[in-house]
Amino acid sequence: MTQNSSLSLAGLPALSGRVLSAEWRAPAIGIVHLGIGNFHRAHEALYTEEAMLARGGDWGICGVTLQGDVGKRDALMAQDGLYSVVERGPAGVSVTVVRSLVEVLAMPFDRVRLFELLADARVKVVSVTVTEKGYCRDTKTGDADFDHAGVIHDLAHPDNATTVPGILSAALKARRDVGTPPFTVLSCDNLSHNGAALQRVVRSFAARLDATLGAWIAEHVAFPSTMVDRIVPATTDADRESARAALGVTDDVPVPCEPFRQWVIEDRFPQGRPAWEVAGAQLVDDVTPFEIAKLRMLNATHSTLAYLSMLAGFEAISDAVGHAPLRALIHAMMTHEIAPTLDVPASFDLLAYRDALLERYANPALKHRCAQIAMDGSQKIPPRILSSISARLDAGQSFDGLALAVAAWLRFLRGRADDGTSYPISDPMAQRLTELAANAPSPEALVTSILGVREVFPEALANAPVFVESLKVASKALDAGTLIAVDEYLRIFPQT
Ligand code: CS2
Repeated sequence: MTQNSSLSLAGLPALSGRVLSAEWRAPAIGIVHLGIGNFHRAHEALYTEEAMLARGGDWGICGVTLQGDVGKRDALMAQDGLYSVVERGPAGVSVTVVRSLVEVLAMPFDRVRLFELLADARVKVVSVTVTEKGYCRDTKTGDADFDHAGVIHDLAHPDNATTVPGILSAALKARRDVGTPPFTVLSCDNLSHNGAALQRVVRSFAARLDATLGAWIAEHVAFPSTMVDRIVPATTDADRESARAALGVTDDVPVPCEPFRQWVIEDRFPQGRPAWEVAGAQLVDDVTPFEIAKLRMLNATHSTLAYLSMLAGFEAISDAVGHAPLRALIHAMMTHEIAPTLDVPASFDLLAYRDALLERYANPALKHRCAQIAMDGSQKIPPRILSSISARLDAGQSFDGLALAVAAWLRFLRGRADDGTSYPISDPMAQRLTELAANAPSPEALVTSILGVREVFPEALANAPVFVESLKVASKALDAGTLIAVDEYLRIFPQT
């Protein structure tokens, strides 16, 4: 094998030390996964490989990019779907080649093949990681967003669907029409009640196409909820280099991640599922407490660190928590503001969870860029941060740290760090939000104008005087400099 050869099935026998087990029987496709990003490849694909190694089953995965990313499809297919997971922890790097991904498609180019698979009775699970914006959801009603350009397109051209609700409705209709049992739809995104949220979007979309289809989906299709967790940054050249050093061959598309992983799944799969529990997944009746705890503790503090860091100039999450006051701020927020809003089983130790998160963030080997987490704030702020604020407000409790986090997002929308450096804003609502930020004559004026954005701020919150005031105070505090404001806000919390 030369240094220039690439990962391939033919070269696998030489890599027996880099696969989970030398035993491997190529599986047929049983899962179609929409949104073949890094997260899926370091999470569900690995759990599925371990499940197949332990219990067999035809649960090979067909991964689909919905963004027309033929480069990604071709890079993975050139390696026969193989890629390596580069786990980076304080104890070092470990590289494992994953085999469960057997085919990769790029929409809209591979539409025929995708619908052929979606119609195949052997495909029993369609899982989804398309990020919040991929749901095309009207946050006010929970239904599909009928003003969304993609949704409008898909309703007019259901046979050429491009969106998640459009594709799933067309595929489920095709199965219903010929009497093939429906696949289970498994949402793996960071959304509260992700299964129910996706069901509502798909059902409402389908009902506009055909009322009987909406009713059939409601009655016959399972949409279990899940809580997924693993920190998976974007791939860099350093990851390609680690993979090459470990494998002796080139991997163009490795995935970096932390050692930690968790998957809590609502066990509702009428057509069956891989034995994910043998890989450590927790199969439960109700995912809600885990899902909400993760969104409000992990994702909320991630976003808080990301916006404050974009302003203050820290590049990665590990750099941010290396700054003692920022670490103290999110520690205090979790302890005093967020954990008290959570209703979890007695066995769930929230303070131990908090400490474990801080340790994961500090992982010096994982350069998780704040700019990546800062994307799509309009989609992330409501479930991560506003949900806790609403709970605190309803209980008559303070939420200063959380308000500072929202104010940091507003300031971030101006596109300039404290030192004047500019950065791009990536958000499906970027144009509207950055215009509001640019046109506001003062931080307080931005609070007033942005609270009118109903897609982000629900009416009850936008009209709550305590919330409005706390956002104005926090915005003004940030005007003095991000780290000065952080120090000032730290004084509000009891010393722990
Ligand atoms: C992050 C998440 O990018 C982000 O917004 O907060 O992707 C986070 O890393 C994962 O949810 C961890 O499981």
